[in-house]
Amino acid sequence: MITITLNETVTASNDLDAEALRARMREAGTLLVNLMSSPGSGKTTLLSRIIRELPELRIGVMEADIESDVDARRIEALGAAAIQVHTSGMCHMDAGMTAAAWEAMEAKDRDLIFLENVGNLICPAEYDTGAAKNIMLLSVPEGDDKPLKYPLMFQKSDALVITKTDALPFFNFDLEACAERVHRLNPLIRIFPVSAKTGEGMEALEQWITGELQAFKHNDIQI
Ligand SMILES: Nc1nc2c(ncn2[C@@H]2O[C@H](COP(=O)(O)OP(=O)(O)OP(=O)(O)O)[C@@H](O)[C@H]2O)c(=O)[nH]1
Ligand SMILES: [Mg+2]
Repeated sequence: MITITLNETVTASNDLDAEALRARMREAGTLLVNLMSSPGSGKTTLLSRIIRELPELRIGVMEADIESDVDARRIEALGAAAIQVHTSGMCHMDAGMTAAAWEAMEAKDRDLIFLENVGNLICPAEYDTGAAKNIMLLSVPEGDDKPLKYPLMFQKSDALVITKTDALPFFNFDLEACAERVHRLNPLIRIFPVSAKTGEGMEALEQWITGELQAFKHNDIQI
């Protein structure tokens, strides 16, 4: 398993780096999807389920963490290509780091690469990674008020996955109120309530992902 340590990229513009990486990924025919959320909201568990349930897709995962390689090992154990990125203490990935991680990946023939960003509800939303799509996770135990407190990530995401819905009976999480708050910030965002534990809601999310991949391959995705 490859582990690389990266530092913040020092260039004139992260936005220009992001555009350059998007162009390269387009040329490679690989859809890059950035996953953002707080620590522990279920990113690796969700990815594991997607990898198991979509075996026809060639999936790769970039695992960005401050320390350890436990997530990349979990992904590799499922047979998907994975690389572990250590961020030198930084709480987010930038476009230069994402490009370097992609360079270091052995498998370049992927249909889909997920970047599991560092678990953090604030910093990752401030940096365009060069991904074509951004998906945010919010887990039921975190509460339905998060769109009010941390609006930027909701505004930057194409889809929101509300995770751990099997825990709904134990928390005061109002799905409808949450969706209304999120749509006020971002009217176009797609919302998928799922439980990666029971599988509830996974099909709709996976259909959306494969639809986005088809659109990307046919060159008509808006990035
Ligand atoms: N009940 C329940 N627990 C879940 C679900 N998905 C994940 N978990 C649990 O939540 C915890 C964190 O899950 P991870 O997938 O490691 O979360 P993560 O977002 O990748 O965490 P970091 O990489 O540390 O940011 C684990 O104990 C999982 O078993 C779910 O759908 N339902
Ligand atoms: Mg993880």
